[in-house]
Amino acid sequence: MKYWQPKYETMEHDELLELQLNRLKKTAAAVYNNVPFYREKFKALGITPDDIRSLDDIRKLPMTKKTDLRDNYPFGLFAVPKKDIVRIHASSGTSGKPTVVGYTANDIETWANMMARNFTMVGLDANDVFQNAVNYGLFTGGLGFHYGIEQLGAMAVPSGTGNTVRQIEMMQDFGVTAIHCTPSYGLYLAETVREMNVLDKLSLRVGCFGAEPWSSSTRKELEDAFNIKAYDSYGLSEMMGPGIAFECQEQDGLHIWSDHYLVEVLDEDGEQVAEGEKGELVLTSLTKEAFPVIRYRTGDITRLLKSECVCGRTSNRISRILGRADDMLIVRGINVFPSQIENVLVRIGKITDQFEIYLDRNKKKLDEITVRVELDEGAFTGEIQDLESTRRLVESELKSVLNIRANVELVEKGTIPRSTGKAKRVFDRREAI
Ligand code: ADP
Ligand code: K
Ligand code: ZN
Repeated sequence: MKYWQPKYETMEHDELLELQLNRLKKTAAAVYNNVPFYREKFKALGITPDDIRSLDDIRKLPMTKKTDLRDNYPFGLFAVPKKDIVRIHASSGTSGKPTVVGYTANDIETWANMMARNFTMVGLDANDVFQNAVNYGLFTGGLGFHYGIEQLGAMAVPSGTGNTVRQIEMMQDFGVTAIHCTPSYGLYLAETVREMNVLDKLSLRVGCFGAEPWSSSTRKELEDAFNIKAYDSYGLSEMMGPGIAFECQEQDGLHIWSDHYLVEVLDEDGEQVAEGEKGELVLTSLTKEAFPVIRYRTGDITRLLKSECVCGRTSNRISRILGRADDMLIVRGINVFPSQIENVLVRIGKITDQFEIYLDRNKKKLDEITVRVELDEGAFTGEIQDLESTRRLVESELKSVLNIRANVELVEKGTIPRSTGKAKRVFDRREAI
């Protein structure tokens, strides 16, 4: 089977635009009627949903940012009563609280079909055995992929993360044909496969890699190491989760599903860039019920590709993600905002508010994050034990907010250079993958 939902995947251009306009009108009405945050914003701009008469009218609508989710934490932006929400997920917020997103039963169904679309697009079907080697739980990557695999009718192996040797044993024992993980974990898996010398015992054909940026040379490395085709999987929790854009077998940009999302690529002033130019991806959901989002600034830099794709799908494509518009860092696929770290540190006594973040890649090619913090004057009693307990306290506080382990290095007060301008606090020493 070539398409999962041929009607939408290959819809004629004009028909697709009409569908988008109808869905945009519905979404604008839903947020206006059900979400006070949006109603106030519309009112401040002097508009109502009736002002949307063409797709270009999207420009009249207000933008939404990650901080708006924080200000309405946890459920303030949901557009349906709580009883209609069947699941929530969360991702990193910009401060101490995570970003919470919600789904109705229909949303889960839409998402599963969107994933099944992606899987069909890369040549998978019910005969496949799909190992999902990402974090389950509050992050969207686990259950998002999982429901899609089941929707496709393939066999899901919900292996989660960690225990690499065991992961590779499962691949052999269960005849795994497709895998999903971050590209950096993929590289480490590949290295372990080489060390175990078991490549000829694997049946892998397809790898889906996402949650962090990666390059075409990493694609080649992964494809050679596993003897697979490697595909880029893009998404973000605010828009559902993974799978909102995905490469087809042409491996020439990611199809972004135009029946579910209205795509804009904007410059720093919020103006549309010329076709094919770099800009920030701004998305409006067109079918989400629980948590519709208008003009969400993803912070991801990409290009919009409007040329026709040989695969016959009519959606636009985006280039791989080329960078970030803000200071968000991605560590092992998990988003980290320097402001989250700052937020943790200011709450802890015995240390100053000065800090530096160092990012490195360890021997396993996995990201390591080290936060250097200054001890406050008089905080050191002379007991090494005290130092160690302060260090551990900072480590555990960071872990609980960031969801990943950060190494903490304590230094004497005054060690971290004060600057009058914008302090350079982040030192990313990782080689790009
Ligand atoms: P996920 O678990 O899918 O990473 P999050 O909402 O936690 O979802 O993070 C979304 C962010 O992750 C995106 O805005 C983007 O910065 C980054 N991201 C996700 N997929 C990719 C990808 N394929 N390439 C580059 N960055 C990605
Ligand atoms: K991510
Ligand atoms: Zn295509």
